[in-house]
Amino acid sequence: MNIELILLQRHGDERGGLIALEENANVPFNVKRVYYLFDTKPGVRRGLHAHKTLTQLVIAVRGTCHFVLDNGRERIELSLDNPAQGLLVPPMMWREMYDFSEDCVLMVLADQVYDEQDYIRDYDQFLQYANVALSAPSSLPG
Ligand code: T46
Repeated sequence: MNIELILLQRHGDERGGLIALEENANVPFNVKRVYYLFDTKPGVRRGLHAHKTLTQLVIAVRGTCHFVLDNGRERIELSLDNPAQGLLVPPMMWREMYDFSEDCVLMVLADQVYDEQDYIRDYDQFLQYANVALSAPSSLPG
């Protein structure tokens, strides 16, 4: 599975760090929404869903967490621990996040506004969708 980690240029200097995010530049889509996850309690697993059409860029702006990505055929795990690294999460990708450090702030840029209808929150249902998407991407069920 090809996972894209985008290296974000640091503009900071001796005073401190600074990273700029620009749509259709280092963020490869139009940004419709930004949200962030923080204060995640110890032992909690978040995510546990896929999106039918949403593309997102996920950045651990502070702290660390582990990320699982699963396209229905392959599953990969990686650590997000670098504010200069953005994980591009395409549609039809099951995601789980766990082992959040106490200070972890996960910032997410999304190409669509929030829509609960875009979520697939059941893994078996995701596998059904994923099989259709992997064999005929243009004929996803509604
Ligand atoms: C994702 C991972 C990385 C809203 O009202 N608006 C929003 O924009 C979002 C993202 C969520 N919500 C509501 C929906 C739920 O009642 O906030 C509550 C928590 O959302 P959820 O359980 O989906 O959160 P996570 O941490 O499991 O997942 C989130 C995103 O939902 C998801 O798209 O990819 O972060």
